[in-house]
Amino acid sequence: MQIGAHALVFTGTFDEAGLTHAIRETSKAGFDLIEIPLMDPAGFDRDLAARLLKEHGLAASASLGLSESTDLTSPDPAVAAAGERMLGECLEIVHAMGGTRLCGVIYSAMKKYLEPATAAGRASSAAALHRLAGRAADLGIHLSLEVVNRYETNLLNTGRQALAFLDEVDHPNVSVHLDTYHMNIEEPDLFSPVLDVADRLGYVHIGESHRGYLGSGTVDFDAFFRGLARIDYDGPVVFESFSSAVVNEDLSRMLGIWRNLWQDSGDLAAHANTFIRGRLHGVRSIAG
Ligand code: FUD
Repeated sequence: MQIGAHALVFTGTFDEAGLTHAIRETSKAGFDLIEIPLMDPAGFDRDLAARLLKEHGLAASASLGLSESTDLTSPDPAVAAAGERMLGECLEIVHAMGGTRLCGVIYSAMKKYLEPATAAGRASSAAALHRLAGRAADLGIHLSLEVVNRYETNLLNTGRQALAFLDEVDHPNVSVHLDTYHMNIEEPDLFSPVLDVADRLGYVHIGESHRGYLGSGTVDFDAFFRGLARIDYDGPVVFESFSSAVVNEDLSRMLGIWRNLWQDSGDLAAHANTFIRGRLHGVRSIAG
């Protein structure tokens, strides 16, 4: 099992200085993996990332949220096609970095929709993801669809909705990505959705209710980690936290990161690494 951190804990810019800092600090905090947001794939230096990851002995995954101009559920075929092209480019980048996972809100735009998802939008997204899953499999990359709260998509707000959508995508190379921050808003509890998704769970984000220090909010982490142990989950577990101390133009705006929840990324990350490993160890010893 790989324990990781989202790069936004350390940097909002992905030029040489930002990438170097994020990769060095993620490794220093004790993580195995860094999740790199590919909000701007065109401006991302994949060779540099690959070199830095190797230097620091860190694995990488990538995530993103699509935008209005790349929304796979859009009624405009040109927009949906742009989304598919962009995700194809992201697959190439993940491959070049030596990564094996692409996740996030890769099925719709990451935004507050003012209307429900349409049957046509859903079908267009499922069909595009089916094609992308095949290309991803050829590159040794697995796709996971992140379930997020109602203010960030109108398509997948619960684990059960994600399972129904996976049936429509109909490809074994796609799984569900659960995030405790979003589950805390939308799900009945933090345990039963993990059991519902079970072996179709492929990626996990660990975030607190206010997206700050783990254990200082209202997320029921005991229930969540018990769920992971019960289903023998062995995929990536990635810490995600956002504060106005680290700003990325696209992501911070989309996610409404207006408050300063922490200043010291290094302290936050080391705390999260200990917290996650401690909880995983705790539930394993109880189960065993
Ligand atoms: C969004 C979220 C993130 C997002 C990722 C993109 O609310 O939880 O996981 O998809 O940060 O890189």
